[in-house]
Order: sequence, then C-alpha cells, then structure tokens
Amino acid sequence: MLIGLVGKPSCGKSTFFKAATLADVLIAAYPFATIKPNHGVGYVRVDCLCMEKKVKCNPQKGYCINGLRFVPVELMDVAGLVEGASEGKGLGNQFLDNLTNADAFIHIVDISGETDAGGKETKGYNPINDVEMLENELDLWYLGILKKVWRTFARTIQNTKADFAKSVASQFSGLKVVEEDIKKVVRKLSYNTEKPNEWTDEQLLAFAHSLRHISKPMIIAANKCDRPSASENLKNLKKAYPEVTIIPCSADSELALREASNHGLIDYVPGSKDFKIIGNLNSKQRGALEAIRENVLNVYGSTGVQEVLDKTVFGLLKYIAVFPAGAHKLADSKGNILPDCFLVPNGSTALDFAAAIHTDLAKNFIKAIDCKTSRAVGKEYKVKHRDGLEIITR
Ligand SMILES: Nc1nc2c(ncn2[C@@H]2O[C@H](COP(=O)(O)OP(=O)(O)OP(=O)(O)O)[C@@H](O)[C@H]2O)c(=O)[nH]1
Ligand SMILES: [Mg+2]
Repeated sequence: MLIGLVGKPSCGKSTFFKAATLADVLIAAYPFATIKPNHGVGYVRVDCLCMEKKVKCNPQKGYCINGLRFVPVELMDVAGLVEGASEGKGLGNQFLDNLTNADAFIHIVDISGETDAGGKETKGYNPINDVEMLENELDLWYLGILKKVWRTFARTIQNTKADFAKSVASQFSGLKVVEEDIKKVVRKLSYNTEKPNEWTDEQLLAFAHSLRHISKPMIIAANKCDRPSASENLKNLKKAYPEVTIIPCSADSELALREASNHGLIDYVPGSKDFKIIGNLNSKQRGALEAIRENVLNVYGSTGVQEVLDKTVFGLLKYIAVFPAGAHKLADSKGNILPDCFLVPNGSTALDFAAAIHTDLAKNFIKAIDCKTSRAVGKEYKVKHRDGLEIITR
C-alpha cells in the first residue's frame, strides 16, 4: 500500500512526512523546497492481540507500545502542486506521474490561511481555494493520461467489440483502476460504452474525474491547526466539503513531540492526547512543549497526524489488520510472538491473507486456525479486523 501526500507548496507535506517517518527530509518556509519525491515508512495504530492474549509480542516490523501495535505503511512526499501543474506549471507533470501508483492521497491543506496559492507567506487566505485547485489539477492530470491514448483505444474497443471495463482496467492498470470501479463509474454516468469514440471532451473529463475519485480516494489533513486563524478556516472548510473526511492536525507539533520523545525528554506515544516530561528541559524547550499541550492537544485531542494515517487506511481505504498467530504461544518458527501484522482489504478471505504472507502458504493452504476460538476455518472464511490466524499447510 502506498499513500501519497499532496498539496500546494509550503502546506507542510514534508513536515507531515518527517513527523510520520522520522526520515531526514528538507523542511523550509519557501515554496518548492521538495523536488524529488521522498519515500518512507509511517505507521498505523492497531490494538495488538498481545494484551488480550496476555503475551509479550516481538514485532519484526513496526513496534508495539503498551498494547498499541504500530504497523508499517509506505508514504510518499512529493513536490508542491500549483494551478496549471497538469500543463507543466511549477514542477508540473513530472511529479504527478510519481503519484500514479498511490492507493490514496492525503491532501495536506494549510488551514492557517497564512500561505497563498503559490505557498508564499500571506494573511487571510481562504484554504477552500486550495481544495478546489488540487481537485481540478488531479482531474486534468487523469484527463491528460486518458487523452494520450483515447482515440486509438476507443476505436479498437469499437472495432473489436471488446469489454469496455476490462479494456480500461488493463490499459490504465498503472493508475490502479480496477474493473469493478470502472463499471460503477460508467453506470453512474450512463455513458454508451460500446461507442467510447463518440464521447465528447466534457464526457471524458467527467469520466476522468470519477475514475480519479474512485481510484485515488482522498482525505484532508487540515494542517497548522496550532495557528490562531485555523479554527475559523476549519469550520468553513468542513461546511464547504461535508462529504470529505477532514482532520485537523499540526504536523509541526507532532514532529516536535516525536523528536523530544526520541531524545528521552518526554514520554509520548504517537496519537495520544498528552505527554509526560521525563528529561531535563531548558525553559525554551519546556515553553515550546507546553504551548503544544495548550494550543493543540488540549484543543483538538491529539496532533492529528496519527489519526490522519489511521483514518486513511482503515476508513478511506477500508483495510483491516490481521495477525499471523502460530499454534505455539502465537509464535513463528523462530519463537517470535505475534511477529507480524498484515493490512488487507476488507472482504479478504483466509486464502487472501495466506497469500499476503507468502505465496507458498496460499498454494499449500489446508485450513486456518483462529487463535481466539481455536476453531478451524476454510479458504473462503472472511477475515476480520484483529483476527489472529495460523495457516496450516500441506
Ligand atoms: N505552524 C505550523 N507550521 C508548520 C506546520 N507544518 C509545517 N509548517 C511550516 O510550514 C513550512 C513549510 O513546510 P514544509 O513541510 O517544507 O512544506 P511542504 O509542503 O513540504 O513544501 P514544498 O516542499 O515546498 O512543497 C515550514 O516553515 C514548516 O515549519 C504546522 O503544523 N504548524
Ligand atoms: Mg516538501
């Protein structure tokens, strides 16, 4: 799974990325600080099975703190996007193409209204403009990809009477559009799929829009919520986009807390509503951390960064987390207890889960044992969030 961080310059993409991954990336108060995409690993939170099974787990990927399991997901931070990007403005198409194989986008919006459309410092800017701009540019980007091949592609479909949804899915597989989604889109638009060659430009744009919506679902991280002007802008944005999940966050605060925690200055678990000072702080450090407590944690309940990631994976993408759980004290062959936790799409079967662990496990699958009930389940069993399953093979 790959999650792309998108947004205009200086909205805080790299700060969010660094807070989530602790990778060493450039953060700067000038536009287009990031040029080449940054790849890194962030984490989503799952209640680990170790608590209810009363065992001490040994995660081989990610980590577990007091029964909260942090499961890795891949994140990508890209260059800032400006109006006209789909035609090459700013850093243009080049980085949009970096985003083709993302499964979802987190749109980082500067909710403080203190940067303009180009990412330069200003006051009283309306962040609603940024959402309109980004949505529009992403649609035009999809349209450009479709248009490059559409006439030839549509003619071939018409001449060979090929299945429309299947053909689109295979032609644009790089965008991660799937057959089912295409069927849904054309049903909604009620287009004639036997004659795609006759679609008008407007029809093609509407198709690009729906395809983009469905293949790159998006959540909004209303960043810089620590700033005084944020709450009013947040209210207005939520009113303008009632159907979108909008989560206030302060990437800068999360980064400060994570770094302080890494240096042993505070006790802080990502996503929590508070932290405890445990090290020797100078008055400047103490003041900065207390300001985060007062302006962010006490107001919004957390910095929001962890919530954005969790909601993207479990809400937007509807994934669930499943643990491989060996028969002997839930351990793998090396004795690691609950070594892994896999993220799989909701609706996955026990066989899909086995395949996610290793293709051999799926090939030689006999049954799976549910560690909570000790019952055997078959190939077709629909796995549930926080199941622990041992795969039995031939
Ligand atoms: N107050 C506040 N400032 C923030 C926050 N997040 C980022 N910033 C500041 O916003 C500026 C831009 O941050 P970056 O993370 O470099 O922004 P970006 O979106 O990656 O920018 P480009 O790479 O140029 O597109 C920096 O000065 C950050 O310190 C936040 O949560 N609160
Ligand atoms: Mg950046």
